[in-house]
Amino acid sequence: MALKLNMLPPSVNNMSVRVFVRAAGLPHEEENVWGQTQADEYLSKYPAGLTPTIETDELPKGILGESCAIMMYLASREGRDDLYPTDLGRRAMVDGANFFTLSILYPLVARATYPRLSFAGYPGEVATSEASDEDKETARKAAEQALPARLDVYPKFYGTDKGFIGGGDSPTIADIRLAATLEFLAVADTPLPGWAKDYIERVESALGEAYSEPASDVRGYIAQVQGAAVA
Ligand SMILES: N[C@@H](CCC(=O)N[C@@H](CS)C(=O)NCC(=O)O)C(=O)O
Repeated sequence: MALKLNMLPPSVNNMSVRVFVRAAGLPHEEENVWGQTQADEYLSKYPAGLTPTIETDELPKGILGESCAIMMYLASREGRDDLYPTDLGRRAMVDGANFFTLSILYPLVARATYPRLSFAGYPGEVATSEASDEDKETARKAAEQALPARLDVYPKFYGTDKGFIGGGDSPTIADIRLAATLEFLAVADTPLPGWAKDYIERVESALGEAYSEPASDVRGYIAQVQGAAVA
């Protein structure tokens, strides 16, 4: 079976892997699974009901989820040291950044932006509760206000004000994951810090169409919801 990528175009979790497969030059077939992730057929393959997933016979269960795990698997399989360094020190920085992005930054980005993107939030959060619209906005703002301190970790510790995560001269999977995540901050009230704007441009210019093409789906969706909000 050729590599199949199940994805949702407006999602930055999905954008990460869509950028990666293009940057790595991997032949693949993309399927837009909008409306299918909670259906029995998808859940029987991947009970998490989430995207992105890749399908290939080489995997123990024929399918793998989680954007970073997918990029780690494919980059390792392809021997792409440039995208996922084998040097342990460099790899440690890439892994550290990715785990920080997924577990610390992304939940805040989601709470700050999902209400404006019309994305479903997570159970137990104020945005998905019976709280008033005012309380929901207070919670959204609290998440947004916590972002600058978390974002500051990247230039201070991962060197994103000057170069790429992992210290090489080209983007790694951690840069792909972070730059994609930052795309959603276009709907936040707080402007992106200067380093982050330059950083997205640096990653995009290094990866070219591999970045721009999947990014255009996310940016197009953002433009659409922003247009609807002012209309
Ligand atoms: N940590 C996961 C997050 C995956 C995730 O939350 N995917 C969402 C899209 S952003 C999804 O597929 N939700 C199911 C749906 O919307 O039907 C990753 O990085 O891949």
